[in-house]
Amino acid sequence: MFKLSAVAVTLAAASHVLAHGGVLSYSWGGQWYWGFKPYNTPTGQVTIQREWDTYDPIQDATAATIACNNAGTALPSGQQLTATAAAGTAITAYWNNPWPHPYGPMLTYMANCNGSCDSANAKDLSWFKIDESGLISGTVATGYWGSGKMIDNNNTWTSTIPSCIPAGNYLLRFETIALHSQPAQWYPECAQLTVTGGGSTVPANTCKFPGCYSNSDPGRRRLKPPVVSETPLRLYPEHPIFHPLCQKRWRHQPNASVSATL
Ligand SMILES: [Cu+2]
Repeated sequence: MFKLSAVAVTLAAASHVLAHGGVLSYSWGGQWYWGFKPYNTPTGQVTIQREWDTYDPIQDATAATIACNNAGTALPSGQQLTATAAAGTAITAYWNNPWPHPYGPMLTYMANCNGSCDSANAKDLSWFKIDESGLISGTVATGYWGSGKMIDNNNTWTSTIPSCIPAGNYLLRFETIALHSQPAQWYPECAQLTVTGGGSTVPANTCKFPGCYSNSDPGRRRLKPPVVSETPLRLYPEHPIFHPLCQKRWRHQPNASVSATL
């Protein structure tokens, strides 16, 4: 009896690990960039990604690690890389396959490090949103979400660096938020980029991590019963998307503000 229980607990723990994850690699312009491997020692890992140490989600919108996951710090000198990408480049993030959570949004942010990103604390930076995809169709609890689209797209998400932002060093933060459980599950990951080209438009309407999100935001709460209705579900319309082509300075995608009921 005891033994069976121990086996069951072990299996449950293993599947728990497998049910989470994050961004494991990136690609653009025909180049491949491996991310940090969270279940290996940081020693010797050389990557453009900031360190993150577990597949487990963050379950507090105001966590100190909400910017770039835990620890979210730059790797030691010689290990932390910064990749170069021209403004206007479409960058693809690869999540673990298969991503297990089809109900929730995809969000992508950037922040100027104002100097080397190696010495930048992600908490201190001003973040602007460059991409989002929320509820595309159907209902909140069972509909087609950005994260479902990510799964359908071979567990990848592609966001474009705005073509008009100033050249410089930036953190690029891909994120999905799984809304099937209470509290919600945040999965943010950051990579270091040197953006070349660009223009002179400094994105306004920035926010801090922590600070961008609140635990009382609509849509961050539990979506499954016993909740019977959800006030308008918003993907932070107070943080509009900085248009990737800079044709308009600000844009809301059609799904940026969704009225939905269960
Ligand atoms: Cu999970």
